[in-house]
Amino acid sequence: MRLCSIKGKRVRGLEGWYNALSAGDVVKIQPISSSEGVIEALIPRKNVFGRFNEKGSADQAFAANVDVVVCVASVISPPFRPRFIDRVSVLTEQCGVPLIIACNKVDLGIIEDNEERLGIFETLGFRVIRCSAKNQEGIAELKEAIRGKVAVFIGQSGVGKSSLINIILPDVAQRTAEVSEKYNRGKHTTTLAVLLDSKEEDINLIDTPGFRSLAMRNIEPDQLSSFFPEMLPLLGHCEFGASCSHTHEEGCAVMAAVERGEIFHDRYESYLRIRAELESNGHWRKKREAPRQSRNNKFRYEEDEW
Ligand SMILES: Nc1nc2c(ncn2[C@@H]2O[C@H](COP(=O)(O)OP(=O)(O)OP(=O)(O)O)[C@@H](O)[C@H]2O)c(=O)[nH]1
Ligand SMILES: [Mg+2]
Ligand SMILES: [Zn+2]
Repeated sequence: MRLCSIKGKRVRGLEGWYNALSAGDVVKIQPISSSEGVIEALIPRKNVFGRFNEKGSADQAFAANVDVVVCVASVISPPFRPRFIDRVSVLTEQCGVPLIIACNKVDLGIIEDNEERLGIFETLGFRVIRCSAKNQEGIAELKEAIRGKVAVFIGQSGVGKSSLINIILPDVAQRTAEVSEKYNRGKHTTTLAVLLDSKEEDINLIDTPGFRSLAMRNIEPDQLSSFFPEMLPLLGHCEFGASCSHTHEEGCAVMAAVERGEIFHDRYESYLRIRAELESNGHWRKKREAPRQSRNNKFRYEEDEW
């Protein structure tokens, strides 16, 4: 292991990004000593999973070169937020990376509504693993699903990302903390995205800080429906063809499918909300403003920032 610094302010090729480098990046280094080096260049990324950082007004990478995104949710405390998972699913569809939904804390029980919603995700082709870091249910399944891959664990603060990782890779323990009783949400215990690996297990995973919001900016509103697998086969079948926004038009095949119950109404509601957000704030039309550089130029995220 070598501690490396960046030459200059940015690694070439990453100008305009909120963070200079991201967990999972592969770089070329110039060794200085047996324990130190300088990062010279970024090996082109296979893919990058991230979001738009509103404060910094720039794209922020959560992880690069990932094979699978594991969205951790909890059944309760903090509450199950399927619309958050919908947003994550749009981003994974956009960057073409498979999504696993790890529904954690099942030792606390799953209510029927949440079971129904998880079933919807499964019928859409997303893998759902019901698990518990507390009683170890589903851990073997989760481990098998990520073996041999680079997996990034994302999700709201307090859902148990670090706790799951501690069970999967007990030798590289991560800090965890109680969910606040008052606000029923996590305390942003993890503040740095880190790649952890175990050669014996052939598991590489990236723990990330929890985030509260997932702003959507870099999708053209008319492209959004193509990131909803349930809408994909219907596209082009609306009366207004490709120009249909699927929000109000007569003869809309998507809306008809919602009415027939073939598209789950709550997923359609997510579509409407994300679409409205993209129409009012999206960067799809505007030329992107010059992004502000993060203050410390490191891949450290401040509490509550993402
Ligand atoms: N009952 C129960 N509690 C759990 C389980 N997994 C984690 N917890 C608890 O949930 C709390 C938050 O867990 P963390 O692992 O710190 O959550 P995190 O997702 O890493 O949170 P951030 O780092 O803030 O993003 C801790 O008190 C854990 O003990 C579980 O399967 N069941
Ligand atoms: Mg954590
Ligand atoms: Zn339509």
